[in-house]
Amino acid sequence: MGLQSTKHSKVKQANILMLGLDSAGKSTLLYKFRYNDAFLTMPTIGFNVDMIETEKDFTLTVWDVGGQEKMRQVWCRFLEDADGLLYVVDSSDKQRLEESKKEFELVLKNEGMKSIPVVVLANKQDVPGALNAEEITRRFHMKKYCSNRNWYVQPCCAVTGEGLSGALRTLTAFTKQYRRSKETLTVFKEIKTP
Ligand code: G3D
Repeated sequence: MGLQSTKHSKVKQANILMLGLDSAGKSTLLYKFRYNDAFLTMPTIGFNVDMIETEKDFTLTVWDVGGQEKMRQVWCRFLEDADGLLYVVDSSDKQRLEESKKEFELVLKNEGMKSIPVVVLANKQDVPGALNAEEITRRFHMKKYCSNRNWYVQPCCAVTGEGLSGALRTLTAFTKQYRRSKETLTVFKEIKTP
């Protein structure tokens, strides 16, 4: 193993943790990513997982861990192996925005989430009065809490699919970069400790 081999090794898969409060639209999104169609949803109990080929020879494995309060306590167990975070916000639910922001901050503070890239989906943009991406960026203090990582706030509608391909493209670029830097770091550590 050496820098040479890292340079040529190709990242083929990345683990994405999809989090957000219950009813934010995670199940709808996951289904839409896969089937490009809306469907009737049930509150997520336990977790859903799906693999999405976003580029030739590159797959995102998206883990939807569920957003109910009891599931939030186990979010951290899924953080260790994540290469990216997809955080879903119901932009139309102003009453729960503060709760969503608090959970988001808690996740980012986790040791396992250090420098992991983040894409926030400002979902339900079709609902009249929904907060736009700029407003979500401001209210979630993105610039402050994500200063040490790649981040992006993508407006979207899980029902129509608008904004989703952009989100996947951004996430793919971010996670590839993250994985490459992680691999390089591992190689340096190996070189330093023979
Ligand atoms: P969750 O998996 O995060 O808990 P769901 O959330 O995917 O179950 O979605 C919760 C509700 O929000 C569902 O409605 C779903 O259809 C709706 N929803 C999800 N995304 C959007 C969106 O972009 N726009 C609108 N208008 N609704 C959305 P029900 O009525 O089944 O509870």
